[in-house]
Amino acid sequence: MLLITEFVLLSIIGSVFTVLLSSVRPWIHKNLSFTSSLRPKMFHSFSPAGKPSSSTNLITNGTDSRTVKSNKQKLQEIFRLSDCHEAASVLSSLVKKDGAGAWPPLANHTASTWPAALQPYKEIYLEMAPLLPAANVSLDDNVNLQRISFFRTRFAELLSEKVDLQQVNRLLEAADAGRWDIFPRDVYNGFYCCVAWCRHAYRWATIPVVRVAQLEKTVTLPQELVSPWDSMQSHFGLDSESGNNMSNLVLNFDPSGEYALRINTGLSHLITSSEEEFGRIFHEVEVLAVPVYHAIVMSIVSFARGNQQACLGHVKEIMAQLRPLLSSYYDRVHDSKIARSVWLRNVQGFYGWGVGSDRREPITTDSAGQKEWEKFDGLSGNQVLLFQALDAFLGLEAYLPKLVQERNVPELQRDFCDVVGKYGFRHLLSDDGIEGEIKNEFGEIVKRLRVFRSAHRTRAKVYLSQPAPERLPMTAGKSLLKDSIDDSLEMLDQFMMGRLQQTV
Ligand SMILES: *C1O[C@H](CO)[C@@H](O)[C@H](O)[C@H]1NC(C)=O
Ligand SMILES: *[C@@H]1O[C@H](CO)[C@@H](O)[C@H](O)[C@H]1NC(C)=O
Ligand SMILES: *[C@@H]1O[C@H](CO)[C@@H](O)[C@H](O)[C@H]1NC(C)=O
Ligand SMILES: *[C@@H]1O[C@H](CO)[C@@H](O)[C@H](O)[C@H]1NC(C)=O
Repeated sequence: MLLITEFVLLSIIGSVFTVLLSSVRPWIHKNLSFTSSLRPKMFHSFSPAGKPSSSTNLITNGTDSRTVKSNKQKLQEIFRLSDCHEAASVLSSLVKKDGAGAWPPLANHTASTWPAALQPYKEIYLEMAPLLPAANVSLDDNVNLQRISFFRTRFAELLSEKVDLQQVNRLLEAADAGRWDIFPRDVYNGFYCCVAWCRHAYRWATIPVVRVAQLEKTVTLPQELVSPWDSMQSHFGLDSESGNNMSNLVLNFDPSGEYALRINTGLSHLITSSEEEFGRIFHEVEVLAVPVYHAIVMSIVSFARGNQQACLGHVKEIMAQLRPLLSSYYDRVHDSKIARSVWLRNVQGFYGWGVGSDRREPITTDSAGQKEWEKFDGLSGNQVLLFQALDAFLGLEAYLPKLVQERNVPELQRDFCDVVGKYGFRHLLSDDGIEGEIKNEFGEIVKRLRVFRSAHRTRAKVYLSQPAPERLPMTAGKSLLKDSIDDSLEMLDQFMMGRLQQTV
């Protein structure tokens, strides 16, 4: 039961911080990418020199009204093209369905407007959230076991007292039957996020994560957190016990950009603001990615129509939009916003999962009758839609194995990446004329991604190397990872270098 705190830095931004408290599956399957000691300065030079341009607003405020308006117009254009090209139709479907009509997806956290049967979940969140974080974490297993037991017992009591599971299931069935009038999609998204929060809170039961919780092989969650989760996972085409980037991060902001469900209620500002800034990366990257998705689809449509001049313009837009995106990452992933001293212990651990499900078949039973279950990875930056879509567009191989994608990346997002890969035209371009220019532009995008992927590593490493004596070291176990943090990081490094080399 190797507990591996793996860090999967993904490709670009998103990958930034993810940890998999996983095991069984070698981390090799995941992709990491950070590396090289490029200084932040380099990246500032990406932004238009000096003055606070509109792209600066994009960076600092994802809900900036101009951004919202311009993104909305871009999505409208995609909707209008949905009868003309499959790529536009698949993106429209993603936005209209999972996005509740917008992107990033709308999540309604105003529980007082939810259907009555769902409201107890938010009430229980409000009651349990202050009990989750420990201001001073104990190193004593027995103390921690007691904390965990107290937290879970109280949680289960509240759920059983307040939730009418039949009513909840009836609403979920209505949604499955397309009755979005009684269970609106933005409420569905907010509820999905709330149940995901509850499940992660129940699983760890105390934050920072402690070793006795890491050592658990299975955790039996209360029924009120099981059947709604199964139903919603199936709705999104997912199959994991763990939450994913969408459920836990992207959907954890309301339409005005307000951060909704918190891990570290009541702790210092340093901790709560670091948590929020980290969560914001994921939401904001999707705000800034809208023009990229739009330009990807438009370039595909233009190419299909033989309008290469227009196609070139759209590929250039992608390149231009990568600037604010990368700057946004560099602005946030910084000790002054996300404190290195608190991130690993107070933020990252919550997003892991690292435990099996006793509702499934054990993968092994040894001679002594000891069972082992497959453990589910927690969140990974590799799940970020933008990076997957870009890789598909560039004709790079998908870096998440299919199984991992099916567990963590919603089906409509996978469909979008597939359609982008299907109509990607980079390999069809000749070296001459406008096609040659388009080809060069692809080369520039790749370069920028490489720089970004490489620039990651140093920062991520610093964040990951912070002490966390209450938990098992990021080493673990058996086969693949090494016994010391330094050796493990070295291995991750090599792995990430591999990803970097594939970015061509
Ligand atoms: C998953 O988490 C990463 C950070 O670890 C984040 O960048 C990414 O956006 C998340 N995935 C999705 C699909 O949002
Ligand atoms: C971002 O902009 C919106 C709309 O202009 C505003 O309501 C909100 O307060 C701003 N948020 C921040 C963090 O500046
Ligand atoms: C949440 O959903 C309710 C019910 O559909 C709606 O009345 C309300 O305006 C929504 N709130 C937000 C902030 O979107
Ligand atoms: C946590 O430990 C610090 C330093 O030892 C102490 O000042 C503080 O009162 C403790 N807080 C709690 C809630 O026990």
